[in-house]
Amino acid sequence: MFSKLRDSFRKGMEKLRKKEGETSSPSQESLSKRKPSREKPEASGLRRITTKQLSEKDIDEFFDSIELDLIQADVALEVADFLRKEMKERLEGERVRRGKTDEALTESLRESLLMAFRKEDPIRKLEDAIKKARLEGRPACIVFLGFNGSGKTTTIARVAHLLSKKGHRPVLAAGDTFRAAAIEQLEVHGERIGARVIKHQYGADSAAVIFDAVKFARSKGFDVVLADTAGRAHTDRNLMDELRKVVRVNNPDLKILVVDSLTGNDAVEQARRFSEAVGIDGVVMTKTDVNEKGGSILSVAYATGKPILFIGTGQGYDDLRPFDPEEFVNQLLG
Ligand SMILES: Nc1nc2c(ncn2[C@@H]2O[C@H](COP(=O)(O)OP(=O)(O)OP(=O)(O)O)[C@@H](O)[C@H]2O)c(=O)[nH]1
Ligand SMILES: [Mg+2]
Repeated sequence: MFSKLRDSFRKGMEKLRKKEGETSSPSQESLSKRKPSREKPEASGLRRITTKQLSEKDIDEFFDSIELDLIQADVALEVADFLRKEMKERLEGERVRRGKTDEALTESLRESLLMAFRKEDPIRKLEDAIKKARLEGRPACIVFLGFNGSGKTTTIARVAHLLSKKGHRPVLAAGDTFRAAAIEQLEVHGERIGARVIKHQYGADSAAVIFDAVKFARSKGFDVVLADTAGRAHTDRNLMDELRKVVRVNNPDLKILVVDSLTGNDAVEQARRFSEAVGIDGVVMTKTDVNEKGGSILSVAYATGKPILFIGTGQGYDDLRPFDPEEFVNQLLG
């Protein structure tokens, strides 16, 4: 994972380094002629010789050289644009040591990338929701939603497995009454991980299934309901209305968006539209084990402003890892 994106940054920096080499010993005359692109306090004396002022052009050149690779690595175009703009605002006119432009830009990019992520302990977030519900004498309700095939059902099984290991008692709600075999799929997971599944017939009202699961959990002393929902395109008005009803009727404690990390440029639109429709509290990015790219994680964080809680790292029940923004950024920048 990330190797491609990391290479792209390296390439960009290499180009910059070469360019800087050409102008590494400018005459005093050319230095004084250079017009600062923004009003910043003038450096004087030795500092003026040993440092240079970053121009808008420096930052544009850096981004021009990496943009295509960023996009090919699944970073959405508008996210790349955002990073460029954000870095310009922060860096233009700043003085950097000569020959150290690449380090300065990389370091700044690291800061920009980290700023796109809201750090949150995912297990704590789940357990806080359960604790809060318990204090109110009811089970917590956590709804998983997202595009077709993004990994919702698998993620529910993993989260149930995780919570069981932590001593919680999850119930699974078969809220996908739409896709053929969706109920049986959840039942198979339930059997394997030892969790109860509450279901209705296919075609039944998804909101009602989840409502019943909460009622069941409350009466039997289970402390959390993990609700599956049908996969849907954000452009499908009927299914998006159904999702709004699920949320209106059940008022979930957490709404978790599940996104396939292989989703390309569409990840931003997908995340944004689900977020607008029902509001989300966090994101799980799946299939990072079969994804060399990783850029969509950045796009989704940017589009939603919500924490990336977990990443799916394989096919097993334990293949769910808390997302670590620092690790992600470090891997990205090498
Ligand atoms: N390699 C890998 N495969 C995954 C991961 N997460 C899910 N999958 C696979 O992706 C496929 C779809 O997963 P589901 O959990 O059925 O996805 P879904 O969102 O519930 O799908 P629908 O209900 O059809 O919308 C399955 O074959 C999963 O095994 C992951 O982290 N890594
Ligand atoms: Mg499913």
